[in-house]
Amino acid sequence: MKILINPSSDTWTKELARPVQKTKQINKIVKPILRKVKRNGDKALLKFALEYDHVHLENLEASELEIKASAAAIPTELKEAIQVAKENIERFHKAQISPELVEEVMPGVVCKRKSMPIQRVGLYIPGGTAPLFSTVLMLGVPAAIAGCKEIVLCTPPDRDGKIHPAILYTANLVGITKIMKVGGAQAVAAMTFGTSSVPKVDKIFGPGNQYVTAAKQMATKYGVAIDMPAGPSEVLVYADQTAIPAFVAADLLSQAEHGVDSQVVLVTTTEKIAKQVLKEIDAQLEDLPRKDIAQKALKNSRAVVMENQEEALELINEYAPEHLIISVENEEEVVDAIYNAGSIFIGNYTPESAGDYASGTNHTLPTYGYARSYSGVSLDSFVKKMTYQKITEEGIKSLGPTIEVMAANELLDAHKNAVSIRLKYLKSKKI
Ligand code: HSO
Ligand code: ZN
Repeated sequence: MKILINPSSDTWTKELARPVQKTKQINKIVKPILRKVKRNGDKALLKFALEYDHVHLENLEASELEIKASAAAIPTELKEAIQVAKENIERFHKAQISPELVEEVMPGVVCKRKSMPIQRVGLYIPGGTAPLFSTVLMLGVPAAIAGCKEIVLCTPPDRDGKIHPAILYTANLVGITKIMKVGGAQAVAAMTFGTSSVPKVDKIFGPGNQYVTAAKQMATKYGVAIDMPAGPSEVLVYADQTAIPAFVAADLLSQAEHGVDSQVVLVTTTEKIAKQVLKEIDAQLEDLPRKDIAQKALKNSRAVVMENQEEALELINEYAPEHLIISVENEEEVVDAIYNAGSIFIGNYTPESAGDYASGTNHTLPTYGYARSYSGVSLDSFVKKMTYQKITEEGIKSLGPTIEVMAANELLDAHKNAVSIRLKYLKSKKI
């Protein structure tokens, strides 16, 4: 992990650049996948399972039997942990339910806004080196609270044609209606176009590799919404002399182990802390089973020593980290000064892992600087807000002339007429 001492602001973007994604090459591979799934449906999915997952599948959907077996296959200790996490996530996401809003803006003109669940949602859970059953909770729980009618989950099967039992167990626990053994870009394609066994959805959620991300981006061209442009996980820790170097190192490593293209950043105003953290990282790295991955991610990572807090905060806001851990004495002041971050973890006893798994906030968050303009996944991501209005005779009489004037000045006479015709009618009826 490289140390930067007091980099000037014009070098920040370059010095803290996220690892680049080879979008052009990826798109070239993903486009035909979408086309084949669109054309050949399940047949294409089975072929891709053979090609990419090296398995000959009889059925794309997980069976009742497999779901039942998953409960027996995972230890009680894990089931209990999943239950605690589920309850916290449920609690925090239920609290996000926004009540119906009704406002009589002027006498006889009532406007209303109400949340409506997105009817069909698709959740993608990656396979690969870590079975992310926690993501099943993060997406499945709010989808269920929102009241989405159909919740489809796609995840790649292993070489035996099986889904990881913890993913299967959690999916069933949160009420997912269809659990499909489909991975990669082809899963996104299937949920975009629909096949005979994978339902077409209105919005696709979830992390994935660059192929999945590219496919999600393409899905938007076919009228399917996506949660956000996702990228590799990242964390930025802002630490001062009150931080505990071993904790900071552990937090940085926790995200470095996600993938070789992850990026972790330490920002501090004391060089001594930076050196202590780096030393700790080296020590802790030795014992990590995913040492190789973390080590590669650390190559993309930086420890930045800034001259003062003001500059440090400016850099953090410009970087807009997915996760921000604040381990400083004046934490409240610092928290208040942050306007670009996906999710903030405050104090020495708030590791990012808490939010990744079990505290209740969502772990699907904007990476790659998108925290400047995107929110993380929440209950809102699974609903859309519909508006309503009801105007009475009295209401149209008082609001009508305003609409008429505006419509006339936009040279839209038919709009004006839709009001005038009613006002005339009321007049003729002496109402
Ligand atoms: N840090 C990841 C989520 C995750 N971590 C899942 C562990 N499991 C993205 O926020
Ligand atoms: Zn994580």
